[in-house]
Amino acid sequence: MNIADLQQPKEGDARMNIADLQQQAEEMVEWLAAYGADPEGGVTRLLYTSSWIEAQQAMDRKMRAMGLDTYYDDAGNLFGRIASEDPEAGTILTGSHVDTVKCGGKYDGAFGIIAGLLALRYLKETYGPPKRNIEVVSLCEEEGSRFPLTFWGSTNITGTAPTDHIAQIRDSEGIPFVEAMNKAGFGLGHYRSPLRKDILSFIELHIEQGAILEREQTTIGIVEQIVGQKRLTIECSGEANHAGTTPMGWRKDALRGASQMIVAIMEAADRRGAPLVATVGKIEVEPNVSNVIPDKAAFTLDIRHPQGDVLDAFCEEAVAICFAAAQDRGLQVKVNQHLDVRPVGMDASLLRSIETICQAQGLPYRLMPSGAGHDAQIMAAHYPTSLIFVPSHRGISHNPAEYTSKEDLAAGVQVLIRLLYELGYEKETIS
Ligand code: HGY
Ligand code: MN
Ligand code: MN
Repeated sequence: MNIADLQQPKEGDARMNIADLQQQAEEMVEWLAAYGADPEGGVTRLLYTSSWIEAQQAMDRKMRAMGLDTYYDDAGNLFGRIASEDPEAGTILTGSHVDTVKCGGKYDGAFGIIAGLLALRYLKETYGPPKRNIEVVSLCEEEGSRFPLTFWGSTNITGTAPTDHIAQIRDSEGIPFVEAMNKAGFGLGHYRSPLRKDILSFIELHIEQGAILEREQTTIGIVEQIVGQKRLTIECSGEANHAGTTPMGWRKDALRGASQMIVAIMEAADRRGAPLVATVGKIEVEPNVSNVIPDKAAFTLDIRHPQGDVLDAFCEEAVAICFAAAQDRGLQVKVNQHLDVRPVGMDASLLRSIETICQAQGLPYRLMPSGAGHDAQIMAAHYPTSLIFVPSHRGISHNPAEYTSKEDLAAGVQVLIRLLYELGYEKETIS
């Protein structure tokens, strides 16, 4: 594979066959999507499950076949590496998460790993050993789709993982987090400590998961800021009773109380208006049978906003709504907040480098915020970090219909190759 006018081709630059790159990117997306393919045509690859283990093992083989040295850390992050000849050199890290939501798409997270793999193979084949180590990481978990915990991969790397929280958490089948982790072979000290002190910068390539780029016929999104995000679980407890013999005024109906809370929270979000978003994505009812008044109703609440103070104020308002409704319905209520990620800006100097690369490569681009959470927002608090988007067709994501064209995939890889070249081979020092 050789590279074509990425930007001021250097002597020794071969010519990249763009059609090859497009085909390889598309084929690798399909290859990875087979791990966790579900009957609805989506992908379900949840942390430490068999499809997750098979995907990481396949990715390990693929990384080695593509010429990288590979290793795991003890959380289950998998790294592919091109080593510098300088033993003191730091590391430029790229990549994204290998886990998915339930019945998700083929590109969310996966594309960032695949792009990194294609970029590192090209760089090693064309330029040999870099000045600084360059690695691509298949991060073990970001979505929070199996356990009430998110960013498990990137928070382990930055040393901010909620390790005190994991002893209590279980998935919806009651499997404890630590048991699942140990069964998958991790958390046992068999691999290196996840904490990294050698990372110089983190670059994440990701699908936009929104419709702006496609609507504006723009190929590259350069993210300036990622919204802050809070995730809570609200548990209502009432009294199970007979659906036929219990008058309405005598009930302690947990589901009616939860419903009242949810409607009131959504109306409060409407009043607050954009760009605040609030989502109740999951609700569990017990005993969940048609002729018993529910005594338990637990729902999740995901709140996002680009300003930390507004995010905090709305969260307080939502919690107050829950306690008021519980009192009104004679219920007990427990509110657990298990995620609080602050809004964060991306690195200005990396942002400028990416702009210059897009201009040189003649790629239409725009600066933009990210309404989705990403590992980049965890990394950004510790290293110079950038997040680069490629378009999502019709803005659809977290859905089997998620799609990005091979042309747009390849354009993202080209930008990544050039940026990693500058960071890993060219610049004497980087911020
Ligand atoms: O939920 C999110 O924003 C991301 O897709 N995990
Ligand atoms: Mn996602
Ligand atoms: Mn993602």
